[in-house]
Amino acid sequence: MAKSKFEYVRCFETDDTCLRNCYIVVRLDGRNFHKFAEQHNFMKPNDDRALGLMARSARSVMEDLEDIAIAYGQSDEFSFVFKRSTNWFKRRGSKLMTHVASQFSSSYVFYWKEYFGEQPLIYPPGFDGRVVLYPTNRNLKDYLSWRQADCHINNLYNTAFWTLVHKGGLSTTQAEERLNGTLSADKNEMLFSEFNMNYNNESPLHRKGTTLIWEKVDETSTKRITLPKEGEKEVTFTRSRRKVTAHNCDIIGDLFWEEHPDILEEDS
Ligand code: DGT
Ligand code: MG
Ligand code: MG
Ligand code: MG
Ligand code: MG
Repeated sequence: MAKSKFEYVRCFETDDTCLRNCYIVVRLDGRNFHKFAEQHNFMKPNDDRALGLMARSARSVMEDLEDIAIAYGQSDEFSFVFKRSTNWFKRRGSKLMTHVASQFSSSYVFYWKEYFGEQPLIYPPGFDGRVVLYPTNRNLKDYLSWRQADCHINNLYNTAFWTLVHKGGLSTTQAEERLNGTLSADKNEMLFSEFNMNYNNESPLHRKGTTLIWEKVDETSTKRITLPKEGEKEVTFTRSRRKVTAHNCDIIGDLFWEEHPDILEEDS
């Protein structure tokens, strides 16, 4: 193919190939969701419609893009972990990140109505993205633990804060002052002794966030078939399919990783 004299401009493109043998993590975060949540009347501190829509959009990313082994989300963010051996888009960081961000954003708008019903989406939401590489399983687990610990810290604070406001009759300023300098144990104790709430019984979706993984799931379906001798007959099929499943569980401890040993590839 003949090259035009303009071809040289390609040389200005920079190489952003992600280092081999590393997990590639793409983390998205909602742009100015403080305002987006207010304008769309999100429930405080947690809106299950909004969290459901985030997880639905993340599932669309996992199903429609290649090689994502696990995703974890909370609040207005979601992290997607590409297999460390992926060669999708020759591991080009910008390609991976922009595909994740655009698939997620369009899904968020596409599925809005399924979660918010007649409440309209009043302006287009946006998400920023970043790429981070993790060379070892320990580093990757610590990354995910960091995000889940963040979920826990924020949710405990927000639960205590809004309980003081909604049930304790404090103003938001008073609630903030009351929580200033308190430790996790203090907040747990306050919820328990003053409001008869055991934080551990609060919704796992809110306390743990959402983890999406691929799992083999047995699906049964029935079909009517016509056999030459027996005539019409109902038969049941069972087949095993790979599906994205959602979990609101602890991923900091070892149990989750022991129960799902195929998510991570061995360190070599
Ligand atoms: P950014 O990310 O720098 O563009 O700015 P924001 O405002 O998105 O800040 P960020 O990402 O640190 O914090 C997430 C915001 O989203 C935070 O203000 C609370 C809001 N948000 C997320 N999920 C919920 C929810 O379920 N209910 C309510 N009321 N707000 C939520
Ligand atoms: Mg931010
Ligand atoms: Mg944000
Ligand atoms: Mg955020
Ligand atoms: Mg093209």
